[in-house]
Amino acid sequence: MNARRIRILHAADLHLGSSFASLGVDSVTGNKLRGAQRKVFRRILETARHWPADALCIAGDLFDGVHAEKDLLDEVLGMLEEAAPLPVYIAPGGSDPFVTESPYALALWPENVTVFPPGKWHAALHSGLPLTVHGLGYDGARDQELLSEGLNIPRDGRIHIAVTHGTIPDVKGEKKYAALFKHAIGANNELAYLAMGYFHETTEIGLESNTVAWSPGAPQGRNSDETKSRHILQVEITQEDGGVPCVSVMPVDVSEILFERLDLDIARAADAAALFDALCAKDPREKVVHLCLHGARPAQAEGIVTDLRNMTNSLFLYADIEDNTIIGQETLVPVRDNSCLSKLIELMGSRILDETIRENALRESEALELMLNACHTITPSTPEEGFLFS
Ligand SMILES: [Mn+2]
Repeated sequence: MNARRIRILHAADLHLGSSFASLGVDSVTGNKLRGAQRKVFRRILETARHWPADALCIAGDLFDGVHAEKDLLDEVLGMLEEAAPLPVYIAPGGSDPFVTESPYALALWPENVTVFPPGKWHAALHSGLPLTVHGLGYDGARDQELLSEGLNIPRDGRIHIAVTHGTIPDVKGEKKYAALFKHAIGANNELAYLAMGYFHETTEIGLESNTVAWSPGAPQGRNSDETKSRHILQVEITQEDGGVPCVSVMPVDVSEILFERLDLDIARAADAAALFDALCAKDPREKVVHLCLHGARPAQAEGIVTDLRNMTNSLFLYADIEDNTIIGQETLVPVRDNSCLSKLIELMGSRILDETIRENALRESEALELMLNACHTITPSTPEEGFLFS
């Protein structure tokens, strides 16, 4: 008869205020991407209101750095305040550690927000429900080990969850980055749910106990490693009359702009338009596309790459092309005549093939291509002349 249901919305790794400079985007596009991150944060709070959630947990990396710009911080604080009375539990992460100069220490957070400091686990009691949220902030130390020490869950009839940011050494190998030890967490059979951050892909973390643990992933992609749908988690905990809590986890796609990776053999460049159309038809959201070109580099490759660049620039918010095409013998047809031009092409061709630095080889093949185009303009060649590209 005393069945309980508690709904937790779990988000992490928003990285608000990211630079995006490493993508190579201009400031207008950078602002648009930062704006998308803030829209996603707003969407998370709207999801919490409409679902509705009993609490929101943010498991680290809310901001991309120790310092948040004033307008961003004001907007975030304002949105959190508007979300009241929704309780929001924040555990600072590796990118936004709780240090003396961070907004976690300096800003005045709304009353409905609990920010967990580092050092030891703190327990926060939900004001309206039999829910205890344990949290531990990250302090920026590279090896913050033994995080799970001191997480003692009493058998008090309440539902207990925990929120923190970090990896599990078993999962990420040798890297001890705010490491949580599986065995220590595993001892806490009374912990119904562990809300983690750190893994930017939606990841279920297997523990040796009844505790269900997930990292929701980054809810807005930031580079071509964070492609397709991005998630937050709707976590529903039900408990029948003193029984074991039953946890269900439902990922919800909230990203505003999709990052995509496409592979294309340059020999099939003619199919590119269809490939791009299919991508747009599948999901109407704006996209940042990383196009990987591979295969043997044909004649007029520079022209093909330029066409692809123009096409992607008109279709997508931003696109970059990774040119992994192979410069091989097949790029050049054998020189059959004895003219000066043929000799020059032969010479340049072998130089290109011998060049060990790819950038140089690409530049030289571009120069050769330009030269051949110029020759075309002066005296249109026929196949019989034999020196041109296939
Ligand atoms: Mn992160």
